[in-house]
Amino acid sequence: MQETLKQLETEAIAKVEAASSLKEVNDIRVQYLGKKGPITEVLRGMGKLSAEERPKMGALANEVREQIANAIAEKNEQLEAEEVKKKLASQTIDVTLPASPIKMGARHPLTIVVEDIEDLFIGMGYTVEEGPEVETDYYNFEALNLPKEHPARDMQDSFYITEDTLMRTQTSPVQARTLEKYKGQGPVKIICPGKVYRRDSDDATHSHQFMQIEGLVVDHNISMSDLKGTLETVARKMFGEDRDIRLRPSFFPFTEPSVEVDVSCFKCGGKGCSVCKGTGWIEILGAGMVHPNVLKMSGFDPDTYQGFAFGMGVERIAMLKYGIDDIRHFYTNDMRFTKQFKQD
Ligand code: 2NL
Repeated sequence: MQETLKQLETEAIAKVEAASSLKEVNDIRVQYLGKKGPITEVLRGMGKLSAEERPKMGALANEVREQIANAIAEKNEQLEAEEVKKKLASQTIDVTLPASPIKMGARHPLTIVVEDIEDLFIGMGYTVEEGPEVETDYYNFEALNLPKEHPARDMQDSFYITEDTLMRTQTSPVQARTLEKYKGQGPVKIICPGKVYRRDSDDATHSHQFMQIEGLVVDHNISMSDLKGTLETVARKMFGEDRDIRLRPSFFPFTEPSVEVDVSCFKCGGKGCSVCKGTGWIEILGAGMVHPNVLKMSGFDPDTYQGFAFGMGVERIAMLKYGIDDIRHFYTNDMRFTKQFKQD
């Protein structure tokens, strides 16, 4: 019996050592140490032994079991370590590989134009003002010298919400609100970019919703030459350092005198081409000296304060600058269009 046990020990340990997988080791464990295994059998047969031999054999059987169990534990540890090593080797990360590129969006062309103009004016000491898109009749019309019977107030031309509120048709109401806040004390130097709304049928050059930037300066001793110098700076920033501007008489209810402003053609330099329709000039904005009634209504004394104001359509500027032929491109979000304005 003693010999059988010793033999079992040698045999089992040799098998454990030769095993090459955790499963194999487990099979050996079941085979030798399991309930139906030879060692259990030896222990079961101990009843037949003499009282003298019983404890000796018991101790030996336990020792053999322990030796095999130790060998199994050791082998398991070794195999597990090998497995971890293999896993680590197969899952190494090559930190020198190039990173996958991050997809960047692009600024919308209208945002580019607005931000460029904002930067220019902030550099000249202006502040950027914003206000509500749903306006009262008072700020959208009345405070801008458009009295009740004025044709621009026609229901046909504006989106009315109630009899007294509407979607703003210009950003001028923001300027009227800001003037009020200054309580008759200049200087005021602001620009107001934002969305405006008109009841138009959409086509290549009209949109019922578009963007405007208006500017306003109110101070002592402000004249037309301040207006012209400022607009020349804008025109050169947007269309190139070699540009000139010219003023043509016009009419707006909120300015007197009023002018339409042209920039010399950036394509042909003024000789005449298809972009300027042979005239050498391109109309870019409307402007004028703030009407005394507007100053008065917002709390400024027109005898001591003067102001100039201007307004431009952002889509028109962007269409000219980037050669865009249909205003609807700005609002249909075709990525083939928007992607073209990516900057690095
Ligand atoms: C255009 C013309 C213009 C103004 C806007 C203005 C605002 C105040 C007082 C006086 Cl609070 N004027 N704004 C003045 C002249 C022209 O816009 O063609 N816009 C697209």
